[in-house]
Amino acid sequence: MQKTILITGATSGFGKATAKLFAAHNWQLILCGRRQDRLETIQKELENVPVHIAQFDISVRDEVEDFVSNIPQQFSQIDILVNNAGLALGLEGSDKADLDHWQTMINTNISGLLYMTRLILPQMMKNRTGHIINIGSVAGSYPYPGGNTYGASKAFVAQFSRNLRCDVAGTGIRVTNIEPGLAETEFSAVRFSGDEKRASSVYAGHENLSATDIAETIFWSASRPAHVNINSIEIMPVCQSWAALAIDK
Ligand code: NDP
Ligand code: 8X3
Repeated sequence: MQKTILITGATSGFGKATAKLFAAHNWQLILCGRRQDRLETIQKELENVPVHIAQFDISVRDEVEDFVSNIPQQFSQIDILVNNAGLALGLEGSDKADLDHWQTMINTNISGLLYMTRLILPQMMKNRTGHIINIGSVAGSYPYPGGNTYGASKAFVAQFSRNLRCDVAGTGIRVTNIEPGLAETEFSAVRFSGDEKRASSVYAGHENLSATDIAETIFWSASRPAHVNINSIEIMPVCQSWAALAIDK
C-alpha cells in the first residue's frame, strides 16, 4: 500500500522540498499551510501521486481539530508526521522585542506542533507504527543575541521530542528531532517582516544549507530500518560553527 506523509508548512522551504522528495519516492502526501494558492500549485506540480491539501492556521486549535477530523479516508493512515511549520519573528533584545511576535512564535512553534501531535498520535498508537519528525533548530541548543523566544521555542521542541519518545516506548513509533543551522529559505524574509534586502544579507557570501539538504535528512531518518530511531540530528553548513562565550570586560 502507498505510504502517507503529513507535512505541515508545506508551502515553502523545508516542507515544500520534503513534499517533492517523498513524491519522487511515490509517497502520497497531505500538505498543510495557510497559503491556498501555493498549496494548489504544489498539488498540480506533484500530480504523479495523490495529494490532499489543507489550508489552515496551525496555531488555531479549532482549525487543527477541524483539519484532522476531515482527513479523507484514503489518507487517514498516516505513516509520517513532519511537524515543520514554524517561524522566527524579529531579532530584538528581550527589552525591545514585540510581545505579539513572541506570542505568535509560541502559538505556532509550540502550540501548533502540540495540537498536531496530540491529534495524529492516537491513530499511530492504535496501529503501533508511525514516525513523528519534528523540526527543531540549532537555536534550541545554542543561545544568540535576539534569539530569546525563538530559541526557547525550539528548546521546547527538543525536550518534547525526547519526552514523546518515552510516551511511545514499546509501540514501535519513532520520534526524531532535526536541528538545522543556517538554511536558505523564506525564513529570514519572514523573520524581518518582508525586508528582502536584510533577509538576503543573511545568506550572501557563503554556501548555506538548502531546503533539499533538510528534505534529504528527513528522508534518510525515515528510511532507516524499523528498529532504528534517530533521536536527533544537528546539521549546519560547513561555513557555520560556534562562537566563543562572550566576556564583558
Ligand atoms: P519558510 O518560511 O520557508 O517555511 C515556513 C513554513 O511554515 C511555510 O510553509 C508556512 O506556510 C508555514 N507556517 C508558518 N506559520 C504557520 C501557521 N501559523 N500555520 C500554518 N503554517 C504555517 O521557513 P523554513 O522552511 O526555513 O522553516 C521550516 C521550519 O524549519 C520552521 O519550523 C523553522 O523554525 C525551522 N528552521 C529553519 C531554519 C532556517 O535557517 N531556515 C533553521 C532551523 C530550523 P504558510 O505561510 O503558507 O502558512
Ligand atoms: C533557524 C536558525 O540560527 O537563524 O532556526 O536561529 S537560526
